[in-house]
Amino acid sequence: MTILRCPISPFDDQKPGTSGLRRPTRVFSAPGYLESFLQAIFEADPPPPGAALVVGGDGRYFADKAAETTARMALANGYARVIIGRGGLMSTPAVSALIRRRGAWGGVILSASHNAGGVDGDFGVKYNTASGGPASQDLGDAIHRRTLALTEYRTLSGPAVDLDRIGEQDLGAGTIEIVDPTTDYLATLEPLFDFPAIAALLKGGFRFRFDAMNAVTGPYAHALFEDRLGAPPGTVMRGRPLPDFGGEPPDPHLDHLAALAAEMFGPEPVDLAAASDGDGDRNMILGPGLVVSPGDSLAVIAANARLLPAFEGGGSFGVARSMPTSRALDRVAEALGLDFHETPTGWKWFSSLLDAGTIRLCGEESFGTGSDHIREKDGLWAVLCWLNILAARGTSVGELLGDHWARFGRDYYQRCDFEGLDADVAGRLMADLGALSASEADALCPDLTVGSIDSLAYRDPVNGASATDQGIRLSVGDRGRITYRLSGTGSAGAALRVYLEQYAGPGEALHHDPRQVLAPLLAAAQTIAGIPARTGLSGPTAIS
Ligand code: G16
Repeated sequence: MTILRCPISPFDDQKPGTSGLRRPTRVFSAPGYLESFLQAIFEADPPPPGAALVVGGDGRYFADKAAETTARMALANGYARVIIGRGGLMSTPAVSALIRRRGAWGGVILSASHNAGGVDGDFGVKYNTASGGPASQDLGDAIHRRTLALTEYRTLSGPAVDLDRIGEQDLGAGTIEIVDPTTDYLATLEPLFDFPAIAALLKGGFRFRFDAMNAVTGPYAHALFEDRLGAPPGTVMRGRPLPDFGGEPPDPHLDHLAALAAEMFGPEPVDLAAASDGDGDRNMILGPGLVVSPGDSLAVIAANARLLPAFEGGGSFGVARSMPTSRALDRVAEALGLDFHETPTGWKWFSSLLDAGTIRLCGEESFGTGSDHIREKDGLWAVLCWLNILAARGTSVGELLGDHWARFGRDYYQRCDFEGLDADVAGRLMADLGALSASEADALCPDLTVGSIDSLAYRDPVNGASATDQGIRLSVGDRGRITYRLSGTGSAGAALRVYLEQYAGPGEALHHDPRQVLAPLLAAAQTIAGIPARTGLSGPTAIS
């Protein structure tokens, strides 16, 4: 085994987005591109002697080759051990759990999350640090600076790594350990929940489906729901990870869940259905004839957390949501006296609050929910929360949601995406919005009153890290809110996200169609930002 020093020219497009770097697969697999980003990670966060690195991935096209590249480069850059999920597969929450359980220095996750996979799809790399959480903004900036200056990367020569053989392989400079990716993760989850109660529910006629979208959660869901909790075979749909996810983006959105949606909105829906994304950190919860909005899911979990063994007893706990996420959590926090925090978008902002014990539960509008058991959002954890709460309360999804709204009120919510935009056009749109006063915005939409407009700036109360320009929010009409923000997870161009919210209190109309309730806000949002004229789009390209 020899350490090789391979010359490269610096790349000028490796600035991480909301969570790591995402680019078209053809870009990422071009000579030196992946290697440049990895070398920058290893130089920006150098491992101490004896350190271990966890490598996971969602099984997308190029992930197996990238896992071997990552392992060789890690050993050549000072790591003593690289722990890889069998076949290169390990979900993002499982990587976070394993970093923490094994005291690893960091983790590399080879995934572009919910983005389409395949040779014509996207690839991505996320880096998590010793806490198990995503790299901080500062570390991301340091990695970016390194990519601009690199002239070589380091790797290790030697025979091929067998990603399918559980056990250790000695590569001279260090050890590669292939592990079953489900073992430690399931051991992390089990003490948090009442498994006997969930098993009794699943064996007692309650009907449940989980759509793994041919992505990484398939093996986990088979092991958890069918093997461990006794749900009947067939509970897990699309449970085999495929390099192209079967040709659809592994994005838990109704557009990509045709079979599940047909079942849940058909004449014989099951009692609960759920789906997760490519790397297993997002979740979608469905009941008969309904999708639970991510903000409601977070609020329902917070309101019922005491029913979960992880939260029963003990003192009060803190909660957090990202800025564009619906304010349903705020209502629960206020009513139950929970400490509440609002952060910028991106799980990295929750991590320091979780580390400090400031919060124990948090979530985002982008179908992410999680707790202090790890430092990532966790799709299967969220599904177990719902199963546990339903088992403990002996109620249905619809009743649980209806009772929740009757007590706390309802935050009607929708995210409208305007995708495929030119990055300069999108940047100018946001800059112009940022310069708008409330009275100017108000004058643009005569049908609704704009009360205030501001741009979220944030200072982390624990470590002082700061962020500006995290989105522009307007208070509109009677208890309505519009928020604009550019996506940070695309691989090219820009996507404008417009988040719409309208609150109805207990005793008011709680069971309307969100599309109707929010239609005036959508019209106002498009007018205020001049979206049709600037982008040529007469309406959103996706709504969730
Ligand atoms: C990532 C982050 C999330 C964040 C989301 C936002 O999710 O981990 O914390 O909410 O991006 O995406 P966007 O910037 O496109 O709105 P993931 O699941 O894609 O890694």
